[in-house]
Amino acid sequence: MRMTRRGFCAGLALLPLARPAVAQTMPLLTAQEAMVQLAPDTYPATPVWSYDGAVPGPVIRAAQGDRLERRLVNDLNVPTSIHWHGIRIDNAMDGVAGLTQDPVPPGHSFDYAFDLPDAGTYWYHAHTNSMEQVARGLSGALIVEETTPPDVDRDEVLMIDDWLIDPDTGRFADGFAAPMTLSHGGRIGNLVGVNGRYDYSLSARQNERLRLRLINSANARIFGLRLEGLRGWAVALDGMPLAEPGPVTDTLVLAPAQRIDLIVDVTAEEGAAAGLLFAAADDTWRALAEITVAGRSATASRDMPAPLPPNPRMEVGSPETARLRDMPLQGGAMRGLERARFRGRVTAWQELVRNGRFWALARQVGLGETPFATLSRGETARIRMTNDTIFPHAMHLHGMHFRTRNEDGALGPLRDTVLVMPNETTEIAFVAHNPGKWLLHCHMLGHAASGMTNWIMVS
Ligand SMILES: [Cu+2]
Repeated sequence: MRMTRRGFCAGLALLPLARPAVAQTMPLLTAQEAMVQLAPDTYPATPVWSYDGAVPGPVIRAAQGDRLERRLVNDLNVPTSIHWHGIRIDNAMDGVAGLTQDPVPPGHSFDYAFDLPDAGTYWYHAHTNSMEQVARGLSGALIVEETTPPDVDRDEVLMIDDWLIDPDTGRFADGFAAPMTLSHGGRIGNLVGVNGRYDYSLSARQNERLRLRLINSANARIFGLRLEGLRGWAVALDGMPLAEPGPVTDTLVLAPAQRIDLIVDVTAEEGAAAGLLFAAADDTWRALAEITVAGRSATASRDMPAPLPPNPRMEVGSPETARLRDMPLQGGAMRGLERARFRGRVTAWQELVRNGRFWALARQVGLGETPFATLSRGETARIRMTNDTIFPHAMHLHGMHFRTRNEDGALGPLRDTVLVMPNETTEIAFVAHNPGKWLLHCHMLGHAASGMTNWIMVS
């Protein structure tokens, strides 16, 4: 790509000036260009933007209660920053360029250091021009391990992604900000894979019990997933343990940024098909991750797994007495909004379109000067999101997890990202325990970039 050797060296030369001598030991996470073979070998390799040269970036593992430290070194020729998705984090470390920090210029670095209060499956990704930077490869898994891990034979991270690649050149297709993409379902890839491989596979023995940590790091694709040759239970969503493991009997839906932890027993016999299937566009089920079954584990198949130990602060207070705030999801193709607030004034649809903006949250296009809501620390908040568009949206709250709340008051599992289907209403409730400025936005990253981003203030 455009990064030259000279640019690379110049970038490095700047770094010592930016580094305080006291923190020399902080581990590095370097955003850099690299060549990665994403497509099959008969196609050219793909120039990517990566963490440490790999797509996805390195799996970061830490223990619950640890403090995580990483120095982001920006060897790209664009500014960047890192969001630690799902961590109930110190606001200054949340990585949102333009809200919680300035983007890190090329050749500079930024020190991230924060506590990990919760165990679970999380991920990290660029949060500066994320619709392009994440699509080019800037994401990785962040695993926070329980003090007492569940009784499984293996723990596997499956980072599920799709890439839009020009098969002639191996390069990512341009048009990250194409109006057609932004105003419709977002950037959908032509190649689907796991852990950077279109043909990802792992081997296992019959009766082995695996923990599978599924992470959807795609820009916009909602994955429908099924198990084959496996008996499984969902034990956590978006990092947070379920009160009871839920048997997997049907299609699992994993929207962008969502995670699901499964515990699966390999039921397939040696040589039989096993693994994870995804629903392709032509309504067929295709292999996403294959499990090659070889041999048989001594253990016979086991009982239902025990629930994971709960994380602290999984309650959401008393939503029935909390103030309800309405957040309509608006805009997009075929359902354009007439007007919305943009850059401090009410702006007509035609002008929004001229500015590449197609979506609004609560009649606000992109970050406004005032937050959608100002919450007192400890207050229980209720937000009712009504999807007035014809597209699904994966709504993500930074800094805090929420529960969905049904009309009858029943609460759903604790999550950080919820899929709101067209013409549906989803109410969320959470305790505003974490002070700071927090984004609430669609995780179809093209939607977020073209208007579907708002924020809340907790003070
Ligand atoms: Cu959206």
